[in-house]
Amino acid sequence: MDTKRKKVLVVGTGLSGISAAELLVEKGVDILLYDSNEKLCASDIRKKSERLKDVPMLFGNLDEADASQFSIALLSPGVATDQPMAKMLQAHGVKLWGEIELAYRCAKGKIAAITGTNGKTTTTALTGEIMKSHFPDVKVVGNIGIPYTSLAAEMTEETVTVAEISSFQLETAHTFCPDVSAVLNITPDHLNRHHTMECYISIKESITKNQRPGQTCVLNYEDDILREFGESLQKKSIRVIYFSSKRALKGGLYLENGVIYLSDPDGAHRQQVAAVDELHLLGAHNYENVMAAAAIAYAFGVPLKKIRKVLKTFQAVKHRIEYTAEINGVRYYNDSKATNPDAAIQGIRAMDRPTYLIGGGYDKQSDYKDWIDACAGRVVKLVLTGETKEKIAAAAAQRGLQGVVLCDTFAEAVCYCHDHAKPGEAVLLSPACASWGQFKNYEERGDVFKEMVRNFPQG
Ligand code: UMA
Repeated sequence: MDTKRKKVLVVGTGLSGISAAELLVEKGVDILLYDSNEKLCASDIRKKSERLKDVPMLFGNLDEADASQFSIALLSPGVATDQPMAKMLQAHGVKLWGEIELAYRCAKGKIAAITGTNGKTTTTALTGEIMKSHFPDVKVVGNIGIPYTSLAAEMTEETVTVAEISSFQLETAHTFCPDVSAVLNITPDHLNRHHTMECYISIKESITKNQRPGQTCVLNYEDDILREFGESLQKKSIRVIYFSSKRALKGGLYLENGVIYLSDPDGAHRQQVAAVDELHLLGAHNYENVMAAAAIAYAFGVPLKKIRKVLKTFQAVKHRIEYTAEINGVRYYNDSKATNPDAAIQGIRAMDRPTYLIGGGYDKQSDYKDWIDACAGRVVKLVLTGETKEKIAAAAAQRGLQGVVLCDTFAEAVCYCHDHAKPGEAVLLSPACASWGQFKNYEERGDVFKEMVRNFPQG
């Protein structure tokens, strides 16, 4: 990467921005670290990173007069490319890059990149574990919470990188070319950022935009958008491996009578990958994640025997339908990672007992209709908190869902469930909304839930 003699503006001082700034400093690049939050101060950032002690920083407003000194603005994922500041920079000829673009230009080795609306984190973590059973140096990075830039400098030609890539990150990835890509599913999410479903779909599909003939893309056959997209990739000689939870496929992975198979291209022979009752992951959506991870590893040449071995031991990732505790016969599950209605539907479907569901949070302008409908017959009470609580309650009333409870705080909602759920029932935190406004992130929300639950008295 040749960013020497170019001044780079790093926007955002969260995980992504700090890590990008550190990598650029290490490369000897002249940077300005900027954050639009005027309440931040340089000494706090320097406490987070010793390596940034000499880096100039700016908080609050970015003056248009300063824009022309930058050749690149490195935007954190949370910074939209169509907001006025980003547009102003572009108008001054400043290129907009993100974490993925910078890391990819500095990285070495082979890459598997996973996107999709739901299941990314589980699939990325599982793929990483399978790869680790076969390759000597595997790095798991990206939206999973480990910035790609934080490990890019350590990568060698032997490295296999497994990257979880969000739609936010894809907006600023230009030359990124994974050896194997995967798009797990596409359902409405982040529409306040991407505006239309068409834009969201095209951003997700752009993970393949630089892939070359012979490289691979793993797609969900049961997603109409992706099935069709796969056909367009095949016309460009990109190898497509489909997976399906509903039908037998030729040359793909599929679920049949509780067993996951991998079939030959002509469909004449199939090999058993795993039986679902051998897995520790719950729910049909997780079987899709398993098939996607197995397909990616298979495309990388990992022997089926090794794939099978990891599948049998892998546990659910934190905050994704994570079993928390059983208190007085009530089982508690933390699904804080369900930050959109579609992910939260998977949470409800995974429950095998009457459920108290805690929902609501930051308003991403989602449509809650399908999520509310999924509650019917399974959810005893829908306990709502956060900015969206009235909006969801109104939608529930419209769909005829009974048993909606509004709480002023998150803690009140958790206590309500504890006070009312009876032995044999479940309490599920699966909010269908982001945590912003109430918590720093979904991890903090899940941790608070787990701590409260574990402190409830037994007996
Ligand atoms: N900021 C600005 N200007 C803006 C917006 C934000 O200066 O216009 C500043 C904020 O004041 C703050 C910083 O940017 O100081 C926050 O940056 P960020 O929101 O990009 O958050 P990071 O801590 O850098 O974490 C990001 C991802 N966050 C988002 O996409 C919102 C993390 O994904 C990711 O793990 C991390 O980079 C490393 O790659 C989290 C996420 O919620 C898990 N992702 C979304 C999701 O999964 O649904 C996409």
